[in-house]
Amino acid sequence: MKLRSTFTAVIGAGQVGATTAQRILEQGVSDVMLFDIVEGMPQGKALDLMEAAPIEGHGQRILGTNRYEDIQGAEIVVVTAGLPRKPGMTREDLLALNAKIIKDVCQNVKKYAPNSKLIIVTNPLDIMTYLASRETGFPENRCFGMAGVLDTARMRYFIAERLDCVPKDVQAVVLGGHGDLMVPVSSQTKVKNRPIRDLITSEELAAIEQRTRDGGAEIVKLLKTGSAFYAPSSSVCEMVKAVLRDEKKVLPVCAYLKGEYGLRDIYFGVTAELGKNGVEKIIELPLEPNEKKALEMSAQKVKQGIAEVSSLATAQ
Ligand code: TXD
Repeated sequence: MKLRSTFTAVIGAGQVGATTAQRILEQGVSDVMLFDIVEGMPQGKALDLMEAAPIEGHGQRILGTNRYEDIQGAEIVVVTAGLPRKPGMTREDLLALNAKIIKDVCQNVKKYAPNSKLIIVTNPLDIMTYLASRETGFPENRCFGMAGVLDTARMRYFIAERLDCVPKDVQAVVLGGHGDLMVPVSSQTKVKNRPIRDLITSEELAAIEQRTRDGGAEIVKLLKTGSAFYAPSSSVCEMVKAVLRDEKKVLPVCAYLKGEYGLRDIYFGVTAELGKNGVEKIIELPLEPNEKKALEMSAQKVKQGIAEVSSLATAQ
């Protein structure tokens, strides 16, 4: 069996990678090439997923591989390769370990899928996306990261849980770095077009914002052996769909900034239009002064990480 011409390559067939592959197949988005360095594992998961196809009723195809040559022709490459957080570990602790993996992956993406759109998922997200853009030399619109869709979904769910409503009816947006300083934008948060501030107290809202910032750690603490993967894979699939179907959908994306919000030379969570060319337009939202300040603090932290990863690069 061969894949059809439009396919997504997923690098890293662990929890997030394999679940992303499953969602892409079962939602009929595209075929999938699933890569991992562990021999047999991506092939086994791909076969298992194909054996579910008669029951799920989709016509997509997936293959597993340990050879980078097989990602040739991929429209999108999703990178989930790397180590996840363990309890007590920050996303930054992962920096040096995952930087090495990202460099290796990027050299191969550059060689075998030079025209693809690259979606980075590996943590620390903003820093790994910056590194990936430097390693591949891809134009900024074709290299971006997933975090904001997930952080926003978490906030939407926490609000829905509090108000006992359908999560889909909650509109929210979380900007900034994918870390403890991420910025839930309450001024933009609404339920069926009603401002959230009219629906819950400011204390309740503050607690939900903090739970959003701690959303990843809450799951790590419960799972003990890894980090979240169901909501992260839904988030990646949403982005893959927006690109492959040229939806021009506005989503929170880790994108390269050239002066938006007064920030430059940084990969950072902002809202952007996703379509067939990747990040097609960055949409700058009107922010309240305290939200702007919070965004600047988050940017400083990401800049520190970028400086750290750049010094690692020159030390090697
Ligand atoms: O919002 C977000 N961006 C995130 C990020 C949400 C959830 C998870 N996030 C991060 O994704 C997490 O902190 C990790 O850095 C990655 C992957 O998380 P996952 O939970 O999928 O980790 P696993 O299950 O350990 O899978 C990682 C796989 C595993 O199968 C390894 O064999 C493989 O990566 N791996 C590699 N693949 C290719 N090439 C190399 N060098 C390599 N090294 C490990």
